[in-house]
Amino acid sequence: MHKTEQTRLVLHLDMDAFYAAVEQHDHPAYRGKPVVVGADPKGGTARGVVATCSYEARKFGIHSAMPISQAYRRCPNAVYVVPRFTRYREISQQVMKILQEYSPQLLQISIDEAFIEITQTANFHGGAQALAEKLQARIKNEIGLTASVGVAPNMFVAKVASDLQKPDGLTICEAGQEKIFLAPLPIKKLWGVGPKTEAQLQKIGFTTIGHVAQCSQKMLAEKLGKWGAHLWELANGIDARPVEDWGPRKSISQEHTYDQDVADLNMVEQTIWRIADGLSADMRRMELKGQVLTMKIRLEGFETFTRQRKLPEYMNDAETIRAVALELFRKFDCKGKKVRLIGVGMSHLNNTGGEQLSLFQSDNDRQHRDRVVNLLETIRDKHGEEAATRASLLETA
Ligand code: TTP
Ligand code: CA
Repeated sequence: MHKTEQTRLVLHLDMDAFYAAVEQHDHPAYRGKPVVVGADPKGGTARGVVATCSYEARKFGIHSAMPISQAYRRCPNAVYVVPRFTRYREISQQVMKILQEYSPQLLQISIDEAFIEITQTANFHGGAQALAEKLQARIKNEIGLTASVGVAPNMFVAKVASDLQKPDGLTICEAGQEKIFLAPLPIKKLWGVGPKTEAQLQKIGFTTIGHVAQCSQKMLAEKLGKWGAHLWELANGIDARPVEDWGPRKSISQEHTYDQDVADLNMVEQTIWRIADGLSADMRRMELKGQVLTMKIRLEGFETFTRQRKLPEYMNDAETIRAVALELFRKFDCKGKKVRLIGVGMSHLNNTGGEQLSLFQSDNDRQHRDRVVNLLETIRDKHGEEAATRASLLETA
């Protein structure tokens, strides 16, 4: 392994049997019993599915997304309750509040799951393990529920780790052990691999993450495209994504720095044409429109200026971007100085209805990002690599 400058520490926390655990907490009579949260089974005749169930109910083979009628057949004597989302959100907020005390860098990915970056904060708490134990103890004492925790040098491995010893588990993967840690696990544990990709990989004889890690990245990229190259990295325990809020993207821009400062303003105008086309293409691909256009210009000697123009409506077409950027450039007085960099950006963005971004753009409320990882996985698995590149979600400004 290459020596990294600083080994990161990422913690992933996932509440155990979350909705069912809240019900057992609020109703002591349900404790120790199979509890199924979901549609009312109506004596086994109802449609609808199981949201989740307690670990006692899981012994009967009941699980999330199973038809409630089937759950009822498996265990008619279970306690069946309909979800109380407001209550689950309330508890979720309490959990996130505790988590925040252990790091300012928090990324909540569903109602009961979040990452925190503890690279800088672990030492204040006597190291990663002590921090994780304290966190679990506080959730138990202050909220009355159990959580499973994983700690690893990156988000992907931390998420896999938190799942390994559920419920109430703590699993730590030390730096340098990522590959060994992941190798025996089934490929469906690779982030983003759903039944379709799993079947594709099984066809070429891959059943464990280790199989994926050992093949060549090039081969996987040829088979599955860019997505394959990314999977190979995950399988090898490589995941450089920072723990930061995947909030809505605030701006998008392109710029060009000249190898040598340019005096010819026509040449700068040509660059603006090219940038406008590229920016428009990016925005259309991401289904974004913007209402404020910014031109950025850096002159020789590194003086940098920006000029903005509000557009009459949300736009992303190349003609408008080009025309407005050129107008701002022509109005700008370079005072005879050469140009070192030119850029164009759009802000005040409005999502135009793209599948993945709309998950975040329309629902600013973090709680509505529930199940977003699973959704992304489903989208990706249904539509292939172009549909849901998690990477683009991380490109938020
Ligand atoms: P999960 O974390 O997937 O499951 P869980 O917390 O119930 O159990 P585990 O101990 O295995 O983590 O989901 C969190 C909550 O999200 C879950 O309590 C109910 C809800 N949910 C659904 O409503 N539908 C689903 O299909 C899934 C998977 C979860
Ligand atoms: Ca959970």
